[in-house]
Amino acid sequence: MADGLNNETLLEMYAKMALSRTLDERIWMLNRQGKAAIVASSQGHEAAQIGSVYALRRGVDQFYIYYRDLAVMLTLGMTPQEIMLGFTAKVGEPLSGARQFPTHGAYPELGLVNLSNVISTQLPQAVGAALALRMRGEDAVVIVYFGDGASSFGDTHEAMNFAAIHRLPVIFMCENNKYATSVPQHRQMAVDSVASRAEGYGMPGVSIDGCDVIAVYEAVSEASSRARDGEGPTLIEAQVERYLPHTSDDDDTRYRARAEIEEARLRDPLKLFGERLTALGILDSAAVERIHAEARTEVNAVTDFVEAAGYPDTDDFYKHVYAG
Ligand SMILES: Cc1ncc(C[n+]2csc(CCOP(=O)(O)OP(=O)(O)O)c2C)c(N)n1
Ligand SMILES: [Mg+2]
Repeated sequence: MADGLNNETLLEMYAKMALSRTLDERIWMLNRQGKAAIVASSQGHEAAQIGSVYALRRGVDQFYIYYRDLAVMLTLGMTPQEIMLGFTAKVGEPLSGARQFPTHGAYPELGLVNLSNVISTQLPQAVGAALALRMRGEDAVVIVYFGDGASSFGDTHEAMNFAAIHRLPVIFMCENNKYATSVPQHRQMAVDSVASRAEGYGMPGVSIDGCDVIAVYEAVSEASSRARDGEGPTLIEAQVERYLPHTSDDDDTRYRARAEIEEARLRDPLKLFGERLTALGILDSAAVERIHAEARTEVNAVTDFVEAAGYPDTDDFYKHVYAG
């Protein structure tokens, strides 16, 4: 097993994955009940998100996420309650006071940087932050998450080119779920892999199984070492799965065969990690049951709390918007 991951940490990662899945499923349900306005589910992306955070230094490194990164937020230390308050736009939401899209906003203590829903805008920002770290002589690394669709946008090209020229300490983490909303990968790019583009910028590009949390941990650890040793950026393409429609507002039955999703479910990162830990004797069926029961209990309690919570006071609507 990968360096730096003892049995206790592996179990913690599995529990985090189970909690993330349970929370995400519940938020989707709340949407179906009319209680959460819009959801972009992270189901199928958890290994890429959790494995990458474990490979970095929480409280030191900087995280430029996008809208589908619930498990990154959770692993960085946001609580399920804080996250669910965002999806239901209730008072106490820490990112934007519940005034933004869910998951949008900053959490500086956790190294989480404010994000825009406009795809790929976070890449040049992350590269700028990496340049600032370099200029200040700081040792932190920046990781920026984005989708396969975002990889075809102009901002992505400029960010990668600049980062490679200046050998900046940044990790480009593409969560390739093979769809940009309804557009399949072969209609987004004429190459087989996002990682192959790295060569054109002069940096290493690796395509990995993004459903394998250990493979992700190893790839991000290596990219982080390169970044800290002054060797510059790395492009990682994590091949993940998207189990649900693009968002809760999308109907994927119009463009995706059910059989394709069933096949994708065979690569469920939670299932694969559970099987691997069981084979290694780190997990058994009793522990699996206990971990999932704990996740359900926590998410049930959070649901009760959030459903009883009020909406923010309209009087401070403009707080943090206008000075004075
Ligand atoms: C500049 C811009 N154009 C279009 C959109 C609308 N839009 C939102 S998500 C999305 C698809 C993004 O797909 P991908 O980058 O693969 O991420 P995924 O949702 O699959 O994780 C699009 C086109 C947007 N938000 N910003
Ligand atoms: Mg995609």
